[in-house]
Amino acid sequence: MNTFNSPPISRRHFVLGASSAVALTALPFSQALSAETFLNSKNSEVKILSGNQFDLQIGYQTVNYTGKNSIATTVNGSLPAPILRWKEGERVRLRVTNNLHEDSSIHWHGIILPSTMDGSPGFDFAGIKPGETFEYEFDVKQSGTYWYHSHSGFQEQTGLLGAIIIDPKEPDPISYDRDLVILLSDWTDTAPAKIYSRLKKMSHYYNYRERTIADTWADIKANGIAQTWSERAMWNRMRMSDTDIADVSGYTYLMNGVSPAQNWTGFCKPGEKIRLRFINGAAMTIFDVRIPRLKMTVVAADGQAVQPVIVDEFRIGNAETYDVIVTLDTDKAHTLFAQTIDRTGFTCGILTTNLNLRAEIPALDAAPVLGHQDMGMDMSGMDHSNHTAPAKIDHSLHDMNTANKSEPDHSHHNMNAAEMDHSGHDMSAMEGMDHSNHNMHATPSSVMENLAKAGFGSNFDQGSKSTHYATEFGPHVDMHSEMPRSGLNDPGIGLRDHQEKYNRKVLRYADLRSLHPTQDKRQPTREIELHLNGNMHRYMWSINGESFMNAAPIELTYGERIRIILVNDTMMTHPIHLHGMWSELETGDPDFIPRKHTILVQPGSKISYLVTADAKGRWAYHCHLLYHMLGMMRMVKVV
Ligand SMILES: [Cu+2]
Repeated sequence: MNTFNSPPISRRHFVLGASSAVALTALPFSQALSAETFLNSKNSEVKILSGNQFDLQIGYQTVNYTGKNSIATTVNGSLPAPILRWKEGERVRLRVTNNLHEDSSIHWHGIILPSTMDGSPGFDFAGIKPGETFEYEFDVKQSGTYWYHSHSGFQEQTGLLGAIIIDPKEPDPISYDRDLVILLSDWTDTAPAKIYSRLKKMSHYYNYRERTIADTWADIKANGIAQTWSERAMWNRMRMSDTDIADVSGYTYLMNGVSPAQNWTGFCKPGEKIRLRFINGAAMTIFDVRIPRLKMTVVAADGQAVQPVIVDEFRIGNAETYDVIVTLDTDKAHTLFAQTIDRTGFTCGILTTNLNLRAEIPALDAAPVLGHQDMGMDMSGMDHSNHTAPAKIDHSLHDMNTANKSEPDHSHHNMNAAEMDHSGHDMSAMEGMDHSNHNMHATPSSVMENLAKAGFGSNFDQGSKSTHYATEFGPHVDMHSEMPRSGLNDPGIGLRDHQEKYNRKVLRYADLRSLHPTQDKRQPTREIELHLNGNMHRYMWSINGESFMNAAPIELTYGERIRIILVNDTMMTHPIHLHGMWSELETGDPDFIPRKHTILVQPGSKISYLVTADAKGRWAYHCHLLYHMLGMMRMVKVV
């Protein structure tokens, strides 16, 4: 246990340069803010801009998080960017000026808007050239907690991210006395392009937890030599490391733009209902959040109200948001603790009724180790004393013949030469997507009739064998999940034993039910199954074995309701984000399907959600781990 005893230091102390003197067009704080709220805002030092006209200046800013000056990309000189507070039902105008030497953009994450206003260069938006101003203008049709970030290059990694709060038009279904944004991010002094090239050269570069001889001896002691040997041999054969949980670590993790040493402080009064708006704005880090000795009531996911769930801990993937309600019943201080998925670091802050109180920072939990279930293997039928797993993963077995023999329904998976040819971007890739329902043996029409009911989806279709696309075989893909588990009930790697071990209730996707009834009650008329693929060693990422530049767009017909099934054929947890339309996660209640914009897909698992194609245009659909994005991306075209 370690406690930071240093007094809270203003963030401005660490953000150098002319930031405080930058001529901001910032709107004044709303008159509604009380002196205390102001105190709190001052403490966090993240400006709140509200109203419906905004002037945002993207520029460079010197920052110092590590003892060394470094250049960040910021909005109005602030890291994180100012909090934007909008009102549902209003039309907002945001003038964004790019003062960088390269193209920039701002994407309004999770906001339902016209595709030309989405801010994703390469889709229905051209980006903002250096020196130019782009004026975004759209109607705000939703409420809740969202965020914004650059969708150009690696600018999100260098600080271009901020929170959006949208106050509802109708009385808020979530009652609270005070709200605080908790924006998590990952900072590095290393230039992102350098990180990326290191990853490409040697994907284990950042794996500080590479297992050692000592670990192996510990394993032998615990599991006996036969099992240990076979586990090691299997991992070696896969040229992977079972501690490869996050591919970049060693960041300085920030909470509202301040490091753990600077200790972000949120002030509240005893008895108040505090709404904490957690946002994961990190480029590459998935966090596990808890507030020791304090229960959290989850009331919204990705901005949308959910039926309250009381938890002790939750995992927040990149780009996800969770709103939780907490109450400090007496004079107290609590640590807001966010540890990384691979337990190599954390960020933290303090929530307190008294600025003189300190709270203890907990130790990191044990580092998780990947197991067979994370490779989508069938655990139930497996004889653990005799590891046959390597045979299943052996790359040599993944030739077409094997695939054909083991998959009786592979016939309508058109495996001809044309489909293998990446240069001819015809519709063959699209045809390949239609083979999605594994249990169907017959014609496409019966596939339609036999689709799982809306709200349940393939998440309850346990133990079915996975069929793989022809394009998923080759040196660019090093693993295939043969028996993907449902990603709904599993709290995730490193959290599975927390109930037992620490008596902590961990949020699972299965716990999420929308507070409001499902709006589109139609059944899906077709399914699109997408496989998340990779070769960890070569740091190649793809969807259905095809990277963005080689893949045909996914075409949706305006107005149709479809199901997307994601199968994770890698050892990493991928947060998948669809722009422009909701991803309605099928958690088991057709009447209260929760709407999300980013879905975490756990290793070796599958998960399904419904999409109503109610927004015309060309939309980005991708993994939100920044360095996976170019490979793991598709264009979704709604026509
Ligand atoms: Cu990814």
